[in-house]
Amino acid sequence: MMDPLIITSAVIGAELTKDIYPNLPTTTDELAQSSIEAVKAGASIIHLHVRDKEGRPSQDPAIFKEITDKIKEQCNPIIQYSTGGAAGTHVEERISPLNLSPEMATLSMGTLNFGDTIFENQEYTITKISNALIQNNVMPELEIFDLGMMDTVNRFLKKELIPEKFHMDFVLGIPGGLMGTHKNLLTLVERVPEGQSWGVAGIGRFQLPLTAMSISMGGHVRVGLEDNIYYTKGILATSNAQFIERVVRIAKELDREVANPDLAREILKL
Ligand code: KMH
Ligand code: ZN
Repeated sequence: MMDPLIITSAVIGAELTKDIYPNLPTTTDELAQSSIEAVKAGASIIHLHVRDKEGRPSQDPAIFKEITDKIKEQCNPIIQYSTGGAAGTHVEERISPLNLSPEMATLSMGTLNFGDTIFENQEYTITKISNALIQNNVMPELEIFDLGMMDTVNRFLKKELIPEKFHMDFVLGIPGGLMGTHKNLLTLVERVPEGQSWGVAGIGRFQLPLTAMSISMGGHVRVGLEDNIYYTKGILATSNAQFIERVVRIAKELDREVANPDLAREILKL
């Protein structure tokens, strides 16, 4: 039997600007509010990036803490800090919020062209972030952007450089990474190490078809403005919650239960 569905809300990311999406939540209040709405709609994980007062991407632990506290005043999702930050962020900055010991954080498993930029994750960087996760007792979500990154996961596992238990997220459709086709997702899923959970984050137009595929295959799902701003072709989404509500409806139609945060913790063995 399939585990209940864990839905992650990728609230904002590091790349999106108000020029492209005018209602982008950027202040601590707005990011907390958008996260709370996503949780009320059915998300059990918040994938969190934060912005400074000017709206620029930041890895400042104080901002992560402020938003975490505001969310926790009203609901209790798993909060997953981004260690990816924005392309070009120094690794020391990327790991700095891990001192707050969030329940989860990301660990990107390789370098790729990321649109016009390079998202650099040398072996040194992966090891450094993984060590910080282990030291702070944080469960990683391995971000897989391309097929070869699965081989890197296996190499790191063999050398015991990443924690034994993790969650895998296939982020498909980044220009520079693996496309979000059904066949690509299937190939990745076939290679998930025994005992590990997985989900998919389809970028842009890949979000909806991969969501439906993952729900019917027993995987989990990430949606949100970080990955896609269009609810349907040419029509901007009104909020993060709107994406979550659609995932919940699809899950119901496919007879898949949706996990609340505590059930998600059990499924992930947090
Ligand atoms: N902003 C991307 C360059 C993560 O959150 O860990 C990297 C990213 C991955 O978003
Ligand atoms: Zn991210």
